[in-house]
Amino acid sequence: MAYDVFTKVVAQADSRGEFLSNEQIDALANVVKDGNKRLDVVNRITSNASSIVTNAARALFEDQPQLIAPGGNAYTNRRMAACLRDMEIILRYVTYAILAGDASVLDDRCLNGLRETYQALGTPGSSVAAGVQKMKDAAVSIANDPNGITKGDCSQLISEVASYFDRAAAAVA
Ligand code: PEB
Repeated sequence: MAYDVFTKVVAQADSRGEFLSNEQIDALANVVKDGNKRLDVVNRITSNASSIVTNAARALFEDQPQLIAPGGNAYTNRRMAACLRDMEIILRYVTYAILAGDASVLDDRCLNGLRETYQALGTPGSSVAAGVQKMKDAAVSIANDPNGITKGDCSQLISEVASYFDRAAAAVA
């Protein structure tokens, strides 16, 4: 139950009774070095969360109009609200994972059992996954926006960001 990349590496080393390896120290040094980039990405996604959710949901319902047709899983205001709320919850846990540099908070508090929850509700997990992919595309493009920041290489961080969305989508698809 490690909640950030530092705790995780410590727990791994301790379970073997070993000092941190050079590779582990180098990897953590990189996390520290890129810390401001990471915080910028979290800040950008967090401050755009509501438009990321709304636009992704709108695009999902355009692709899958049966969801909002009578009898659909997002038909009625109650289900629509539940759907937008679910997407927001998933995005929120993704931002925690980005901050921590580790997926365990996302796994333990959001994704664990989510597939079964959707099965029990009769909510199509593959549609939730499609919505998550749309949030990923929006979040990545917001995170990568070159306006107003010092240019630098963010490719590794962006692929890490993308991986948390992929993880969430795979957990329910
Ligand atoms: C998961 N979602 C729903 C419920 C739960 C979750 C537990 C049942 C209780 C309720 O309605 O509130 N809750 C949610 C979550 C966490 C949590 C992620 C993590 C910590 O605690 N409907 C669609 C789309 C999709 C959708 C495909 C993308 O057509 C979602 C949005 N989730 C949806 C809907 C319901 C729901 C509940 C429609 C209501 C289902 C129903 O009552 O018929």
